[in-house]
Parts: sequence; C-alpha cells; structure tokens
Amino acid sequence: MSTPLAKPQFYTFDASVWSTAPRLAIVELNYPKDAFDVKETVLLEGQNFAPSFVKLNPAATLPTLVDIQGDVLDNTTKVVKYLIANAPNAPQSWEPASPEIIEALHEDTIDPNDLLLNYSRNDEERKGKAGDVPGAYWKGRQAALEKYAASSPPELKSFYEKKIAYNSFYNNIYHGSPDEATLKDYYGKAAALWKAVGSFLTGPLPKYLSERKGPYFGGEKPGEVDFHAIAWLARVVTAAGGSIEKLEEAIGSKLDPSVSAYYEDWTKRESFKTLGIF
Ligand SMILES: N[C@@H](CCC(=O)N[C@@H](CS)C(=O)NCC(=O)O)C(=O)O
Repeated sequence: MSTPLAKPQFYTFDASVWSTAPRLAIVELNYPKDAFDVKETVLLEGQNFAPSFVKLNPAATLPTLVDIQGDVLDNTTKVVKYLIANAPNAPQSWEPASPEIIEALHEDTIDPNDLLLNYSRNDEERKGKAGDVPGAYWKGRQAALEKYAASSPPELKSFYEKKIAYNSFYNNIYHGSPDEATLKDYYGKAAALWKAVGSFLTGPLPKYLSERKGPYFGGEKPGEVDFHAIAWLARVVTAAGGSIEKLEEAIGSKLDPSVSAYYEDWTKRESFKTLGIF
C-alpha cells in the first residue's frame, strides 16, 4: 500500500489544451490556491516522457492527477470528475446538460492538438509554425525522447521506440526536407481535419448548446461539460488565428450565433482572463 499524500498531485502545463479544463475547474469551483501539489510538466521539453511520469501514466499525457490515496487519474475526463466530486462548495446543479458532448469533444477526428501542433494547411503555415511553438514542441520532444531512450528501462523500450517514430515524422515535417508526396498527403490530412472541425462546429456543437438551461451547460454557472467545451473551443479559435472571424474563414462558413456567444461569454470570465486561456 502506498503512503497517503498530503495533497493531490496535479500534473499540468499552462499551454496544454486539455490541462485548461481542470485549471478552469479549480478556479471556478473555488478550490483554495494551495489545494494541490502542482507539478508543472513542460511539454515543449518533453518532460512528460520522463520514465517516472510514463510509469504513472502510460499514455504520458496531461492532465494527470494523483489523489491522496495514490490513485492515478490519467485523463481529462477523470480529472475534471474528481474536481467536481471534491469541490469545496457544492455547485448549484451537477447534472450536466448533454454529458455525451464530453466524449464528442475528445474524438480524435477533431483533436485541437492536431490542429495547432501536428498540422499545417500549406507551406506558408508550415514554415510559420516551424519557427514558432509547434516547431519548438516537436524539436524539444525529439531531444527528450532520444535522451530517455538511451537509458530506458527495458519495460519502456518499446514505448520510446514508438514515440520516436511518431515524433520524427512531425519533426521532419517542420525541420527536415519532406518530399512532395509526403507533403501532399500531409496537407490532405490537414484539410480533412479542418473539415471535421467545421462539421462539429456547425452541426453537433450548436445542437448541444441549444439544450443548455442557461448560458452554460452547467446552467447559470459553468459545470463539468463547460470545462471541456471551452478548453476545446478556445484552442480551436487559437489554431484558426485567434478570433471567431478567423475561425469562420478557416472552416469556410458562418458559425451559429450560439457558438460565438458561448465563446465570448467565457472570455469575459475572471477565470479565463486570469489563467490566460487560449
Ligand atoms: N485523451 C487524453 C488526451 C490528453 C492529451 O492529449 N494531452 C496533451 C496535452 S493537451 C499531451 O499530454 N500531449 C503530450 C503527448 O501526447 O505526448 C485526455 O483527455 O486526457
């Protein structure tokens, strides 16, 4: 049996889209500032690939929370549920409207990390990203993976091999000389990704929003679904260039006013502003 922890450990990174969901929940649910032992895990330096973290969460992803009994909550949905169940002030209503939206937002076909980090739609965007955060991300991870692989414990050997193969592809896209056929296929995938995001923004999202009982899925105040929804939406806006107008341009169609209003309402909240959500 493990020794109980004094505080839950919260593995997070400020620029991580899915860490945004619990970061907002912690503020909105009025957790005291020192409620968690915060383990900032710099994804741009591949700190999530440290063997100690991979042993904790075999997917090596953020957010991750270790509760005081030592149980590991290894994805966003579990972490947000934990935060709601243990919130210092019970919220008004914990029956979220449209709970199935949480799964929908986490579908691989509309992954906001793919939009911002993995994919670019053309040479210009790819070159811009190469000199910016995405370029630094793939490069930093590559260096970390190679370092950790060199002294890997046997049970993590195949983990590092697979991650290096995956990472090398994107590292080459941004920092190498990908051939024409590779780029053609890659830009095709980027276009399909944006198309899927556009379909979600103009189909399921407004439908889910129409089922709310207030400005938020949680009612008058944000609740479980909202923490996932705004994390996803804010990052998609950023990936499109930082505004609703740019997003409309990127998907080639107008957004339902409920989508823009939902986004704008969130941007006015103290939590969103203080945490610098994007
Ligand atoms: N399905 C997972 C996805 C989490 C995820 O993709 N997290 C990103 C940060 S936003 C991450 O840790 N990426 C690093 C990696 O995949 O190596 C969840 O909901 O927790």
